[in-house]
Amino acid sequence: MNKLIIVSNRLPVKAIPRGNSFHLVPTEGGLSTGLKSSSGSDSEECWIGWPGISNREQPVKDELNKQLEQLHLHPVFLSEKDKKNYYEGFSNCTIWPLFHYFPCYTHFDDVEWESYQKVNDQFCMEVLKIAEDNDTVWVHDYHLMLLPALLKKKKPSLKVGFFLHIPFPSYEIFRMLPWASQILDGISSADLIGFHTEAYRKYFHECQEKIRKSGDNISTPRNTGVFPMSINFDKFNKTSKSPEIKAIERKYRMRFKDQKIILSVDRLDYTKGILHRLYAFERFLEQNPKYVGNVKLVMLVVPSRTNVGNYRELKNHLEGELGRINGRFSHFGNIPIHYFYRSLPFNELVGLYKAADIALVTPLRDGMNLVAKEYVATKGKGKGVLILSKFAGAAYELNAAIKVNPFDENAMAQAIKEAVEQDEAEQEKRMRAMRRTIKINNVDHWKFSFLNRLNGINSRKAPPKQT
Ligand code: ADQ
Repeated sequence: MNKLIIVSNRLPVKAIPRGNSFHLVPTEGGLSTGLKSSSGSDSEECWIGWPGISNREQPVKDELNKQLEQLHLHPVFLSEKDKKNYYEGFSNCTIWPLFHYFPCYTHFDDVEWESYQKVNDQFCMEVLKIAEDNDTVWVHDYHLMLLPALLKKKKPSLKVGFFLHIPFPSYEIFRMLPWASQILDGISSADLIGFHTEAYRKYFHECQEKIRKSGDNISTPRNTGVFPMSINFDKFNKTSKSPEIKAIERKYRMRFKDQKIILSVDRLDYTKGILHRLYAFERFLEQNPKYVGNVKLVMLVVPSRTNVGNYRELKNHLEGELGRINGRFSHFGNIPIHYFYRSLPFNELVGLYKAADIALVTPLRDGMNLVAKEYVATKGKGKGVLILSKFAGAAYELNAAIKVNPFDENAMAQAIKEAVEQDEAEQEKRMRAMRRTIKINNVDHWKFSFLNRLNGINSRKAPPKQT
């Protein structure tokens, strides 16, 4: 039987050294939480990626290999230098900010680009160690955009799919990348390229066309498609009805008795618009003094990319502003913003989603955003209000949300007021519509539609090159 080999920068678990062995903990982030909660496919499945630790001596690697093997996971070890240049550098300080429309945070560095190429080669070698003719390889995300071409060159019989979890930017942004053609060429060799939204797919084709017209020799993409990623609806929906979750919900309800809870959940990232959200909440309190003390913002922020300078700066800035706003609106024993800088266990997170009257999901730019979908799925048949940024991929599907422009502070404050005052019948009607969408378009649907389409493609033909 043919195998399905999933390849992503991170494995779905990270290895924390403990004595002579390792403690394996789940990796945070949308790709990992989403994909690992999907059901298996008909093929035998395994996953290749970085376990979060740098190169170690052979006996240590062997021990980790043994533990991971039982879970069908294959580690790729990065050197400290590549971790810095490929991961923190090119992936997170070049591609990530640029593709999210933050050219001011983007830097372009030859050494990091070299490391990116080298690590993509390294991943290619790891895949080839286990891939057999006609296996399917599903490559994920912006860290590995050269990998499809490398794999097709070395083993054309492989069926190679590529899915981009972040936005594909418009040409005016993409063309800033000095290695734009190489990146396009790397992705384009895949048999199928998937995006969250039609807009990203359109921008990809537009970049292809314009860069080719400028004289660069790049492969023609064979098949592209729109596959909005989703969540395991049943898992969230069922868990939210369990006695344990109901107890957690009650705990929060008691803690915030007679108060409205607005929930915000993200990785600490400048693309998520956390500061803009904070200022909008401040504006809301300023404009609606009657709600001071009655409406609480619970802000969960999960640590992310702590080695990257502007993430550390954002944390300091955020915490300073949080303190200022709390200082401005607090009364004894009653503060407006409750802030947690940590990852929460799954049940606690679901309990909080369940208790929250409003979810405030307002990224400045986001490929999809799974938090918005998780909130809706958790609500069951109950009420709740989702405020969602127009710049999240999820906004294309979740039409019944209150949609906002996160750059417009007044409109955001107004949206919070509207959410606080929305009547129950309206809440239920909107939640029902969004629930229906997510129930059908769940993570299994996403996975199977991508893989079915990929499996229907004859992979042997080499993609034509055009000038
Ligand atoms: P992310 O940028 O990581 O993913 P997102 O889709 O919102 O963003 O997923 C975050 C995940 O982390 C969610 O599953 C959420 O439950 C979890 N999480 C966040 N804060 C947490 C906390 N404090 N404790 C526990 N869990 C927490 C990238 C893209 C997204 C795209 C996904 C999937 O940037 O746009 O939706 O991939 O394609």
